[in-house]
Amino acid sequence: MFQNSKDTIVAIATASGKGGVGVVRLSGESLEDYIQGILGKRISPRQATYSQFLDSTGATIDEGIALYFPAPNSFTGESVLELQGHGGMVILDALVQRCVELGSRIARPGEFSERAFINDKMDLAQAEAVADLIDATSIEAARSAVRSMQGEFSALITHLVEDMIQIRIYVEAAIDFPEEEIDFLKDESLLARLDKLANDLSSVLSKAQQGSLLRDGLTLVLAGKPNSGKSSLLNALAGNDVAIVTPVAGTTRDVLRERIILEGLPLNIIDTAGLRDTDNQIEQEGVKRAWREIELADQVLFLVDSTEEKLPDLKNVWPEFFERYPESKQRLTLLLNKIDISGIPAGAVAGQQNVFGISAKEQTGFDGLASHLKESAGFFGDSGGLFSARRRHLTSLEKALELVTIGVDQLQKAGAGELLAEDLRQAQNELSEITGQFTSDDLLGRIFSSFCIGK
Ligand SMILES: Nc1nc2c(ncn2[C@@H]2O[C@H](COP(=O)(O)OP(=O)(O)OP(=O)(O)O)[C@@H](O)[C@H]2O)c(=O)[nH]1
Ligand SMILES: [Mg+2]
Repeated sequence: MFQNSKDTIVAIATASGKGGVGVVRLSGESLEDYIQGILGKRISPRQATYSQFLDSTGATIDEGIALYFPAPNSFTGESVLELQGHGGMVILDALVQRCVELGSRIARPGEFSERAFINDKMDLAQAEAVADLIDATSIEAARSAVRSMQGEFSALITHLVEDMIQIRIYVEAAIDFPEEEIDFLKDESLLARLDKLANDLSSVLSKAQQGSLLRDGLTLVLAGKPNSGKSSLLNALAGNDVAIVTPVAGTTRDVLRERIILEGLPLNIIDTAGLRDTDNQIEQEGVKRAWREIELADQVLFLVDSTEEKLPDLKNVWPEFFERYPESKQRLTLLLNKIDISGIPAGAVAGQQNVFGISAKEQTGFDGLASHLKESAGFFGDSGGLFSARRRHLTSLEKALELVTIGVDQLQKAGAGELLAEDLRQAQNELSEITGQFTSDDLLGRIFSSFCIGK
């Protein structure tokens, strides 16, 4: 798909529906014929020109502002024409049809951004940030997307790649000219450089993790036995009576989802059916779905009724979780609910890790919980310097860090310079996938097709 990009594309760039203004955008190598055909006159580049928009018979479809950006000074790097008319779907469709008549084709989703990428107007991480900016659900997420769009994230990646290249040149030269007898093992400066590289990688990874949390939010599942107070907690956190709360055990069966922002951290909170063995078919399905959500959760809050269970030992309280996810202890927080009755102090329970006393009903004990969640998610709320990042960026950074770590290990243990060189080469490829320098057409296609039409 990336070869066939010489033709002229057209799309409605504004959201579908009625609006004061609607924009149709064209991008292609040369747009002179379109300008003549639709406006019936030549217009000056980069100047707002008031004009009629004409159909093939010369009748007026609409009138508005035309803007012409000749290549290469445009969003896509090609010539771009923007027609800003009235925001009604019939008029905008008619304008698009007129452009098709004149030889353009309807753009695929994300195709304008794809062309901007192909023409080096921005790299892949920047193009993704444009989409993330449009999709942002909080002002913090929007700010971090702007930072990525302006290239802050890409600059960090490029810097890491440059460091890697320098180290590779050194290592590969030493392999190619063994007579120079550089002893890798004794080379403190090489180890120091590798150490710094690994540190820099983990610091970028940690920032990217926060950026990705800002974009996607932390998925937090409320789990526990029936009547432990899960739905009450959901309502308290959402500040809204989202879920039905009753003293009847087994009230919730469906999975309920709410998105909230907790001290800057977006949370996707999921309330689930109380976990128990039951003959009731509806509840059985609810329990099955609850486990599915637990499986997918970033963090699980397990609620117990502290008037009934006093032992804050996670393994005793919820053995099924540890049977299913033996390695997942850090995903789990135990909440001793209903402390208004049991009298357990609010907040972190002394001498215990990941155990908090709360009252969903009275909304006490939440402060410590909020900081605990942010801490376990690695979120420091420093949205001032954050940039947006996606899961695929994190995966690449994680792999690159792992490769560097393995390479260093092989160098130290076996003096294996060749293996280090190969690990560094692969690590560099991983990072280059983030900015799109080394990314398969298939992946590019998938990324751009997830963008909206007209972007
Ligand atoms: N005193 C007190 N009662 C609570 C508290 N939290 C919940 N309850 C009560 O406990 C009962 C069950 O609460 P729910 O929030 O429906 O519990 P649940 O875990 O969602 O229950 P299921 O949906 O049946 O699994 C209700 O009567 C709540 O009012 C609390 O902190 N203190
Ligand atoms: Mg419930």
